[in-house]
Amino acid sequence: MSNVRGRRVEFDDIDENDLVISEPKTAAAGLKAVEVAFERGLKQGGASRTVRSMFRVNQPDGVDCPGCAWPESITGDRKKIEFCENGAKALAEENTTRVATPGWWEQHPISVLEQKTEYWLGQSGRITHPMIIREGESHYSPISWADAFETIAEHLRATEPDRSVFYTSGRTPNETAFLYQLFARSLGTNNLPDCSNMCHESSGTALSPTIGIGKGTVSLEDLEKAELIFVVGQNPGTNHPRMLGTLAACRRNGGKVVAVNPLPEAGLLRFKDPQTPKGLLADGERTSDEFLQIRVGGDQALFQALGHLLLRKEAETPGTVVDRDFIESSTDGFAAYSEARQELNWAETELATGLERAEIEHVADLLAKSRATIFCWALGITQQPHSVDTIKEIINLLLLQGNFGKPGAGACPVRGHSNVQGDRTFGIWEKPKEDFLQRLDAEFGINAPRRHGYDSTEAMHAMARGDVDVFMSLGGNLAMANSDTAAMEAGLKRTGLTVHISTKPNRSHVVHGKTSIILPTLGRTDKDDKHPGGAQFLSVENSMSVVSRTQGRLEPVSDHLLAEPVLLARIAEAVFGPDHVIDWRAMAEDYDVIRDRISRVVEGTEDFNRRVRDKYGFVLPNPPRDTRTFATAEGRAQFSTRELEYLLPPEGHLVLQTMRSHDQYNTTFYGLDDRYRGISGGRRVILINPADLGPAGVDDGQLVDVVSVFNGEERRAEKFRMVAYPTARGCVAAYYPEANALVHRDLVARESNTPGFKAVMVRFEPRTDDEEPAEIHSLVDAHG
Ligand SMILES: Nc1nc2c(c(=O)[nH]1)N[C@H]1C(S)=C(S)[C@@H](COP(=O)(O)OP(=O)(O)OC[C@H]3O[C@@H](n4cnc5c(=O)[nH]c(N)nc54)[C@H](O)[C@@H]3O)O[C@H]1N2
Ligand SMILES: Nc1nc2c(c(=O)[nH]1)N[C@H]1C(S)=C(S)[C@@H](COP(=O)(O)OP(=O)(O)OC[C@H]3O[C@@H](n4cnc5c(=O)[nH]c(N)nc54)[C@H](O)[C@@H]3O)O[C@H]1N2
Ligand SMILES: [Mo]
Repeated sequence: MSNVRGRRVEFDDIDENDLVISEPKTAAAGLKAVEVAFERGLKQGGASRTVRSMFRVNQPDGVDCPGCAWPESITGDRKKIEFCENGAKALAEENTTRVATPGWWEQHPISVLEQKTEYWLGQSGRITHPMIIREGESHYSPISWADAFETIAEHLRATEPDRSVFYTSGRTPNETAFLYQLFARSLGTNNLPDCSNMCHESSGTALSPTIGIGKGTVSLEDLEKAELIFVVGQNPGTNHPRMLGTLAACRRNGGKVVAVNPLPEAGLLRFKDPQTPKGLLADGERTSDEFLQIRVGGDQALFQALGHLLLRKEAETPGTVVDRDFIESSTDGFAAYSEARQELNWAETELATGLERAEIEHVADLLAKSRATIFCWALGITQQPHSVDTIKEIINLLLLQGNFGKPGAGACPVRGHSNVQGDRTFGIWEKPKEDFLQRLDAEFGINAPRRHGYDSTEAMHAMARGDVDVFMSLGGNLAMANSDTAAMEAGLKRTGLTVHISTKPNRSHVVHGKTSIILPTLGRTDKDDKHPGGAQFLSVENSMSVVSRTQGRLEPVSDHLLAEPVLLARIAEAVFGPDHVIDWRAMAEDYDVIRDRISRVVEGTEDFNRRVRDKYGFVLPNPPRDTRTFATAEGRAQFSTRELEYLLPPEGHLVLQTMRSHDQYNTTFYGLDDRYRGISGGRRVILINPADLGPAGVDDGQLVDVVSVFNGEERRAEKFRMVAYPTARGCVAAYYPEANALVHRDLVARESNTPGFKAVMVRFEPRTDDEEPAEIHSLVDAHG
């Protein structure tokens, strides 16, 4: 095939029994990280593509790393290399020259693909042609772009707008996200679930009513200036590696770092900066001063205890701890809060947190002394029934000491996907605000619907009920990402048409709707130059509200790929016809036209086209940070007073949290090793404290089935290996997405509806067919 520049590889089936367990590491990054980064790049894409893309990552005229949403400096100079091991792996995955051609799809019918792991599917490479499978067919076959668009249009025209669902994964750039929501709303639905629903939704839900903005309030520079940083429920060594450099910088400036986590994650202990020669050789620097090994779900109890202790100290020495002026001028609800924190039940606090009173008191002393504190958090506290309340307790602590709108202080939810925050800013939301819809209507002459749409959990329910005729997915892999895998897959299969705008094969293509279409698209590192005015760029927003350009330069692996904005505009043209009020083509030809129109709809993007071309882009307005103002309903920041809640497993059960390994990007696997945790060659493991083995009726290394319980219903996942590991007592851990089958779809965070991925009650049933025990270097002796 002359217009495909890639190679097909036969990816060997992987033996998941190669599991080897060794000591967990105590430091992250270092020389090994650089080595792994280059090795993966060379394996996937060859030397020239690897080097060309790596050095352009996160540079002013370069490509935004498709890994995480951690920011780069916008004040000082950028380093020559602004990427990390895992960013390099994300690039290698996308830059690969392996291809899944029509021949590949022909060779692999659905009955074969169904048996394959996600790892195998992803390693097959980039999809090169639009593909379709119709009811009764055994495999996908090629379809022309025009026929694909016409088929999608027929299905959309034949159904009610609210029987269609438009899912977005957070890698989608701003302009693309804007076009996509415009399309859904022109059609007449707000069914715009996104990966944020499964991720930081609890953060937005807690922040909006309390501080008037659903995002973080700090800049990168604030983190370096902070006197105290809490890192709660986050594994930065793996998921935000460049954050380790920032934490180390804060400590060098005299700041302190407190990590709160059930697992002693390598990156939370020590860090070897791979970007300095010293960092490569030495033992590395410490990243945290204190480590609180909390029980899963115990954070709200910890934060209530810290609030209680701060108020006690203030009562002893008035005017030294609490920022009375700020509370008086800018907040509501302090009296009720301090009343509720007057007394503390220490026995219950110790039970909920698994911490000793003295540990909590020591950290409270640090907090009381700090004049500039930042709380960073991620999924360790967003995916539990009481997540919203837990995050509101963080806000209470920040408000008590006036930690908004001053240098080195604030709230820092650390976002995941590289543009998940931008997608929301630019309109992907099932619950849009009225003022946004009014501006959208005025700009485009449409009547956007006002009814709220489905979030990701509700979308799964709707699909399972048979209430969805068309499901479109802009990136992502909902079959694997969502909870309750069996229900999710059954729902997808019930849907009339599933449309996947994707770069690589994944499970959602395999458990498809009655008809299913795959639209292969350019990735972020690919050159997007088939436009009348030449090459185009897109933009993204990072975790700290900075909007900047991203532009790929690599030759795409196939001439049949379309850029996402082009492909969306052509679907819209097929649905609405050539005389629609919206000139879709003009926007697809020249992305400046999209940005012009955005600048009249999305607040804070005035003069978008000029400002996005500034060297480092521009920063979106952030009232708490910029002016110490809070755009809540009351016009003031709000203290919250909520009942204490924590996770108490039923008799004979433990609490399971699901998390990422060092070798994956969400549902995409780079490999089967979790280097820092000492686990290699396999992923079906349960990490358990050695002292919990006996009571749970299992041995180290034993093969078990895992059974979860929720509301009297059980779920089962087979063949996991028990691994003794220094996790908090009573709390076990497994990898996502293997464990998603155990998460009942009604187990969600209240208010945000985020699946309870870190709150699953489980027990273990030893298997009798265990023939090949894993190579276990007993951690029972090391840590017992
Ligand atoms: N390389 C790589 N980078 C990524 C991703 C990836 O898959 N790979 N994913 C991206 C995405 S979309 C996201 S959202 C982020 C996710 O970034 P993280 O939030 O770091 O992701 P998880 O692996 O889910 O890790 C959760 C952490 O919380 C801890 N934890 C679990 N339960 C609790 C609890 O009850 N209390 C506390 N205090 N801690 C708890 C776990 O031990 C673990 O350290 O990373 C982004 N970056
Ligand atoms: N148990 C459990 N489940 C979880 C979580 C957890 O912690 N535990 N975390 C949740 C979180 S935080 C998130 S964000 C979700 C993630 O949910 P998703 O965002 O849906 O999943 P991803 O694995 O990131 O999506 C990967 C797919 O995106 C496609 N892709 C990659 N790059 C591009 C591109 O440039 N363009 C297009 N169009 N497609 C592309 C590829 O086909 C790839 O297969 O999972 C959630 N699920
Ligand atoms: Mo995420």
